[in-house]
Amino acid sequence: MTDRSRELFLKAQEVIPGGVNSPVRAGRAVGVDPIFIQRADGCYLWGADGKRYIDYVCSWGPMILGHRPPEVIQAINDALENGTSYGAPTEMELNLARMIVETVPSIEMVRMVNSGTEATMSAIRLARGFTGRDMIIKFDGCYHGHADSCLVNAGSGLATFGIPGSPGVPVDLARLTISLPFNNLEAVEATIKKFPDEVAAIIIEPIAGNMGVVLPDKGFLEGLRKITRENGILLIFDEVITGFRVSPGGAQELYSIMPDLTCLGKIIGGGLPVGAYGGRRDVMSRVAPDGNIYQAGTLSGNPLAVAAGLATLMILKNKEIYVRLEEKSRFLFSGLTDAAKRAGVDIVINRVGSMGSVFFGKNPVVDFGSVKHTDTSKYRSFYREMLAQRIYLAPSPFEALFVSLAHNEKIMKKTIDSAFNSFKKLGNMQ
Ligand code: KE4
Repeated sequence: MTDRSRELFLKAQEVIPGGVNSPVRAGRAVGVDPIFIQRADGCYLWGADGKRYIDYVCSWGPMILGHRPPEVIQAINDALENGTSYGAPTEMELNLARMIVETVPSIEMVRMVNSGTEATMSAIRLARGFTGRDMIIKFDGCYHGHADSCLVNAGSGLATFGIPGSPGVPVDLARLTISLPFNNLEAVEATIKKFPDEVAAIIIEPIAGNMGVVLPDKGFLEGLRKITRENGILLIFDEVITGFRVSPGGAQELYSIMPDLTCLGKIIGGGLPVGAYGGRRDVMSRVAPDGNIYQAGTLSGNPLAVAAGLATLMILKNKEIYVRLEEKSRFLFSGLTDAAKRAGVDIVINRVGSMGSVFFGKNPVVDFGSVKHTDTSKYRSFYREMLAQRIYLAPSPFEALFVSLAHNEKIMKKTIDSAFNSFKKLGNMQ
């Protein structure tokens, strides 16, 4: 925390709840007040006092190319010459829709919205309207934005009704969402058996990024696809993080699974506010005005956001980029593993492509329960030590770290050295 940020944070707390426009930014999970950011470029952020940090938050995922990639900035400036918003269809949004349809295997039609929350909220309403059913199954530790049906915690025991995850979520609505342990197919089977013909959809982050990174067990996603198909349940992949991150076609391409609906966000907006939901033509054609399931948005398909997204996805068409991202990420995360070993600190790293997490502990991290058994207080100390060395990590142990195209070997070596110093200090605290 620097003086200028402290000054701004005090003022911000008078007029913005918690002084931030999204809770995790407040740093309460790590006990560190936020640094106010002045600008970003490449893999760097500059704080309000001018200090430079190596950024592994990457705006929580969108900045896969790094900050201010020239082609994206140019595309936004070009679009700006023609105005900022029309509230009418444009050729550019048609091109973005075509790009998404061509790249994400299961998407035949897509609707642009303005955030990941809007995407999942709309996909859930669509699934309920299409199936005529009301119940939703989600998984503990997965986050799908803040729509009421998604802010639901697991009830007591398996296959029981959900309980509101926040005041303001009506109990009667929360009861329609059941949250189950990730990677637990038996729990899904038991729930579907308990509520036959009542479940509209199962929504899942195919690679979880909101409890830290947790990978699907072999056969888990395939099992979900099979059981949903057999029971007339729609399978919704929330690929807001994984879409265009772990592969151009997202986790569904990586794992060769075809969900019925997919939610996107983050990368497809190139850093501007964008979300999208899409999937099977017979399902999507039920969305207004074609169908009678309503969803709308003043700024949906906004020309500047679409320009940024299109320019980003045009660059990501080059699959060589994913090879380079994999090489970078393998270098960084294997370096972190080695640094922890040399420092005598036990860590577990979960990673898919350029999204990964460092957990403190010895045991495999395979669901939210095992995440909660990791040493989160060690993560808090690690976060503070790394920030002191100008490495900007996610201010929560329940998030992902992202590598961008802008992170080069020299910068990652510095990161690994800083991590070694931090692990050494943690080791001495043990
Ligand atoms: P937004 O409404 O924040 O654009 O997207 C919600 C969302 C939906 N699905 C997944 C898998 C997500 O990860 C998110 C949002 N991610 C969080 C951090 N992991 C955004 C950061 C924040 O809340 O400030």
